[in-house]
Amino acid sequence: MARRGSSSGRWRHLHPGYYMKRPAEVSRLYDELNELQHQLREVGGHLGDGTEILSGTKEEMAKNNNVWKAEIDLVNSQRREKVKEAMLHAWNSYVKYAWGQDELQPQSMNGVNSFGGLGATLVDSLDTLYIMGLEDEFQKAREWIATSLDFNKDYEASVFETTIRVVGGLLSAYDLSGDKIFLEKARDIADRLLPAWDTPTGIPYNRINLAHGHAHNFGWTGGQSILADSGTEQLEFIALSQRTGDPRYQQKAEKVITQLQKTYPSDGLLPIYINPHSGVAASSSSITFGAMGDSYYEYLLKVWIQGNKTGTVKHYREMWEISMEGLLSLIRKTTQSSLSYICEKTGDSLSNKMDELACFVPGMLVLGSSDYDPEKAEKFLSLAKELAWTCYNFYQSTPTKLAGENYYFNGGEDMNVGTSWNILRPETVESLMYLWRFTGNKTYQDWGWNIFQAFEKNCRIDSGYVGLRDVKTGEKDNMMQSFFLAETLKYLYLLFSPPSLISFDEWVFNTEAHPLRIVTRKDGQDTEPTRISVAKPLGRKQGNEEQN
Ligand code: DMJ
Repeated sequence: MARRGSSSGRWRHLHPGYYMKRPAEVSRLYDELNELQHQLREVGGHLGDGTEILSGTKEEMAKNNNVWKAEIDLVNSQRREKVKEAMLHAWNSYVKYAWGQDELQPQSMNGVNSFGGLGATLVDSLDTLYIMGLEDEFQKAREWIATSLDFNKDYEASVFETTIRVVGGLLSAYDLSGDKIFLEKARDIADRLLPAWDTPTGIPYNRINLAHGHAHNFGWTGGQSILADSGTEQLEFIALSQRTGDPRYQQKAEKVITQLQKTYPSDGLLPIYINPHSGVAASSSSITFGAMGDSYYEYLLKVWIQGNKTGTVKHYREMWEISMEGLLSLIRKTTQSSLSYICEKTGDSLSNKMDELACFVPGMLVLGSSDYDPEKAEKFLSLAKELAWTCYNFYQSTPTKLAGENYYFNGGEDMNVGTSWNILRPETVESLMYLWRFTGNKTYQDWGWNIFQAFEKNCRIDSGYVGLRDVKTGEKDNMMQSFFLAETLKYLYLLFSPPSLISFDEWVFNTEAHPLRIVTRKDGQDTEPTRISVAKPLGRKQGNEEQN
C-alpha cells in the first residue's frame, strides 16, 4: 500500500487532490455552464421582465467564471482540511485515552466498552481514515484488528449495532483497501450473529451472546423485535455473501423482508414492534421515521440500489415506494413559518413530534427521487428540500446552534425542543451531503459548515469531542460516540469534496455511513441490464434560492 504523501496506488483515487488536479467532471460542468451562458447572450441576455442576466465580453465572463470556480475550490478545500483536522483530533484522543476500547469518554479521559469490547470506534473509523488519506492511522488500526480484535466475548450484543458498526465498518475497509483481514473478521463476527435469525418467522431476535450464540429480545420491548433492528442488516449481509460466496448471510437477512412483505400494509408504514414468532406487527406500537423505525425504510431503497436496480431486487423498491406514500400522510406544516415536519403515528392518532434521527429522510428521498417519473421526482425532491430546511432549523433555533434530540410542533407552532441533548448525531449533515450532490446548490455546503462550526465551538475539548446534555445551556456530556467519526465527520468531509470521491455510481452507504461497493447480483434469474441512474449535479448555485 502506498504511504502517506505518495501519489500512486489505490490511495491516490481517494484523495480529493487527485480530482482537484484532474477535474474532468468539474470541468465538464463548467463547460456546460459556459455554454448555457453563451446561449443566453445569444438571446439577448435579458429575462422577459427586462432583468439583465449577463453582461461583459466573452473573455470577461470566462475570467469571472474561472475566478468563481477557483474561489469555490479554495473554500471547499479549506473547509475539508478543517474537517480532516477535526477527525485527527477525535482519532488521536481515542488513541491516547481509549485505544482498543469501544468509545472514549473525553472528560474523564478513559475508554468504555459500550458494545462488548469490539473496538467500535476503531472499526467505525477505518473507512473515514482511509477516505481522508490518513494512511498511517489506518495502518495502525489495521494492525490492531489483525492482532488484537477478538469477538469471542461473553456479552449480549445488539445485533443491529454490531452489524451496522462492526460488520459494515470491516466490509467497507475491505472494499476500499482490498485487505483480506477485514473480510475474515467481518465473517467471524457475522457468524456469531447468525443464530439470531433462527426464529419461526426469520425475523431476528435483537440481542445475542457473542460467545455462546444464545439469542433473545430486549426485556423492555416485552419480547418483541424492533423494526429498525430487524430490517437494517440486509446491505451488510448481502455484501458479505457476495464477497465470501457463502449465501447464508444474504438468505437470513432477505427472508426478513419477504416475511414483512406478506402482510405489508397499504400505506407501507410498519409499527416499531414485531412479534418474531407470528410476524405480526403490534398496532399499539408507534409508526415513526425516527428511533426504532428509521433505517428499515432507508434499507429498502439502498438494497435496491446495491442490487443494481434489477428485477431481483424490484420488490425492495416497490415496498419503499409504498412506504413513501405513507410518509406523505405523516407530513404536516407549521402555521407560522410553513416548516414541514414528519409526524409519528399510533393507531389512527398523529403526534406532532419529530426526532432529529428522522433528518436522514431528506437524503433518502433525494437518493430515491430520480427514479420516479418527473412529476413525482419533483414532488419528493421538493419535500426533501423542505424537510432539510426544518432539520437545519433544529440547529439554528438553539443558543448553541446544535440540534436537540427531538422537537414538538404543538398546535402548529414552529418548533419546541423536547429532549434537549445532542450526542453528535450525523443525520442532518448526511442529508445536506445528498442534497448538495444531487442539486449542486452550495447553500447546503454552507449549512453544513455552520453546523460543523457549532460542533467545534461547543463540543471540542482538549481530549476529544463530547456531546451536550442540553443544547440550550451548552452543558457538556462525557461521551464521544463512535458514529461521530464514522458518520458526522465523514459526511462533512464529503460535503466539501468533489462528488466523484465515493461516487453514488459505485458505492452505497450503510446506515452508519460505511460505503459498500455496488456489485452486480448473480443470485436470481435476473436478465435486466445494469441500470444505475444517478442524477448528476447541475452546477453550483450561490445563495439560498430555495428556502429563505
Ligand atoms: C447511527 O448508529 C446510525 O446512523 C443509525 O442508523 C442511527 N443512529 C446512529 C446515529 O445517530
